[in-house]
Amino acid sequence: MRSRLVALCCMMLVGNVSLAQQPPNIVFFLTDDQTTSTIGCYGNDVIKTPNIDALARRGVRFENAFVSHSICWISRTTILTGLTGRTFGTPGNQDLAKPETVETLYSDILRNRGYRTGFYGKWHSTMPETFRREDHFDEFEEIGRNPYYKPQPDGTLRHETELIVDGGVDFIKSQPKGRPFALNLWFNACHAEDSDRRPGIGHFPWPRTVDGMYDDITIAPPKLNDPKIFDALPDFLRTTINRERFFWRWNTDQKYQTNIRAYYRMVSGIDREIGRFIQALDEAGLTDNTIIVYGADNGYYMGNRGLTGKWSHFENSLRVPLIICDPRVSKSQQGKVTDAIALNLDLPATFVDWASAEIPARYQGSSLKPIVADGVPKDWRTESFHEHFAVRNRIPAFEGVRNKEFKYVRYIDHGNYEFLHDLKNDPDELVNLAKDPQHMATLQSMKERTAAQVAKLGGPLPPLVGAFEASTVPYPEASAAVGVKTDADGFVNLLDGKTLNGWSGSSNYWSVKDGALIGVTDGALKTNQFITWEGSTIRNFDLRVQVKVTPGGNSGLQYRGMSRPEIGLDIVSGYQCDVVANNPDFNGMLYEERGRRILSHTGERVIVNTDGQPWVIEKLPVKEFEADQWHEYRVLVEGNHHQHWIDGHMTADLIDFDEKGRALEGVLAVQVHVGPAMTIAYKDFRIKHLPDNLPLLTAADHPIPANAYGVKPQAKLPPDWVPPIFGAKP
Ligand SMILES: [Ca+2]
Repeated sequence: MRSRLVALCCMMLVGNVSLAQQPPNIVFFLTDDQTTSTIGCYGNDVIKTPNIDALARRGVRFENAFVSHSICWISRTTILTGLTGRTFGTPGNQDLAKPETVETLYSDILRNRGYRTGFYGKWHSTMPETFRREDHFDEFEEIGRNPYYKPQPDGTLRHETELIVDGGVDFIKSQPKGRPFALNLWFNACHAEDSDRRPGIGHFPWPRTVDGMYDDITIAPPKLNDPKIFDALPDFLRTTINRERFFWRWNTDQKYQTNIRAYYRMVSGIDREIGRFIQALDEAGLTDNTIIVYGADNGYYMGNRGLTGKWSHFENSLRVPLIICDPRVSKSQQGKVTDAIALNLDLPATFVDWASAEIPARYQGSSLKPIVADGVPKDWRTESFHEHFAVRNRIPAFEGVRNKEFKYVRYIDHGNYEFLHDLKNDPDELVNLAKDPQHMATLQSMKERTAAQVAKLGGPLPPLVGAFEASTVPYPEASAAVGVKTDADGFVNLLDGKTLNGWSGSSNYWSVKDGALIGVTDGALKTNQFITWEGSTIRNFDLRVQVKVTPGGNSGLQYRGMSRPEIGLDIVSGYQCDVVANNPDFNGMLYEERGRRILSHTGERVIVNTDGQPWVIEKLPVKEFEADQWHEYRVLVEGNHHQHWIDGHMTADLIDFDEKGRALEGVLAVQVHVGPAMTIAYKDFRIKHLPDNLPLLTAADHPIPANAYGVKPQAKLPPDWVPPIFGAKP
């Protein structure tokens, strides 16, 4: 008896000292659009995520974590309410949470338990009109993207990921002693900047602290890259925004590499900021009693299956990372990996459970606390329900159930098209067994369980209102033209004539006046300044634009370019059709800013040899075009053949056989140039995208004649310099 009493006293003492009886603090990092394939501890040995990996080493990593509905706002509302979309949604406006479902969020329950609550970052949930987010957190700050880089009072730019963690660190620093807290840091990264499709820095902007990471490596193509996988999909999945946006991001090697490196940098940027936060937590002496949760709002195809985005039913879309690091659990429970099926739906129940509050009866998920602290409860779920109904006229809606053996879904607006995947034998879901007679019993029982879940969670969705709209053909001729409406001649207007919308560049140099894009420099520029079209990369095209430049001015149409953030956020290097007043030898020439510089002066028909050397094969007449007048510039690029005209007069004609030096796609930009003060104006900026697969001209069909001579390079040349002759013996 006495020894038991002593032991009890000791336990209480130890308990007090270790704070084990104080409610734990909770920090919840939620990323955007991230599946498990881009985290080190989930098996990616290229990406650097040391801080996230360390959380997994000290905590629990969930191998089977999923979202109920794979789209940002539904997933987030599910976390806030503890309810599936089907349940929280307003009939007829299913994305909108019903008022009674958002009266008390998990943050309110925690606050009632004495917690100080904070939220920084992306919200995106669709709430009733009377809902005020600030009422549900002690500290609330929405921090969004578009742009990711936010101007600071000192004139610098700071990335949204960093700003969210700034908020978190301030929250920690102002945390009163002895009071528990629950802090939500919900990132916008790694969501693409959808409206800005400049590969890399435009589409997946990263915190500049991770500049240069992954630049020197080639990242492996998507695992499920075989076109046969895409071709096997039913038409309604081959023509959705899952396919349309594939052409924004992944459809060429160049785009893929540039974007995936940028995406990896976004992830490493998050990791770095998590490290900074954990250090602040350490410095505040809060580490030992703070649980850290790392999760994502939905998965991401990243080019797998010929798709991008999320939304549909495959594992790439539904599966998310989930790591929970609870420093209070016993050593034996740290660093473990669990195969328990976890859902975003479980998170609020878990938070509430950690705070020792009663889990609301309405919650549809279960607390993960026992799994983290001990083991998987015997009665833990063996099957999960998944659905999609958001943006139902453009994203195929589905519902179904998944267990460790099989996944069944049906696409309700597409004739109840069914999928049945054998996840054990076919984990990549390459075979659809829905019509396989041997699996009829499995299909039937999963169908019944789907119906039961549907009934339990709110009943069948009402019929689709209006028609379903396909977003693309599976194989568009010109990927830049996907989703684009053209005029009768096939041209698209690139300027709205009123704003700089759709263009990325500094308003210090660029503006819109009288329907024209205006670039101005006062003559003090240190580097050329660009404004880049954000709509897509361009490959083969016919570009027409009216141009007016003041005397002495120097600008250019930069095409098939690449962003050069290492030089400046808006710097681009590519081919250029020069716009130069007062120098007819340069006006309309082909200059290349990637390194080869002058490829063709005005009036030269040129072939660039395989070694990058340009040879003049014929002279063309050179004309002068008056400054301060509108002139139509035309750039026609087909494969490796480039032609420039001013007012219908050809100024450059070039074939590029230099495989290493040339670019076959890239962004479109215009520039204001270092040099004298000037004003440049562009209007009626129109492009016609030509098919991507136009054939390249071959050296065999276009031999360089022996009397061709070298293009005069842009360099200090000796006074007696004469051009080399192609056929001359060296
Ligand atoms: Ca998302």
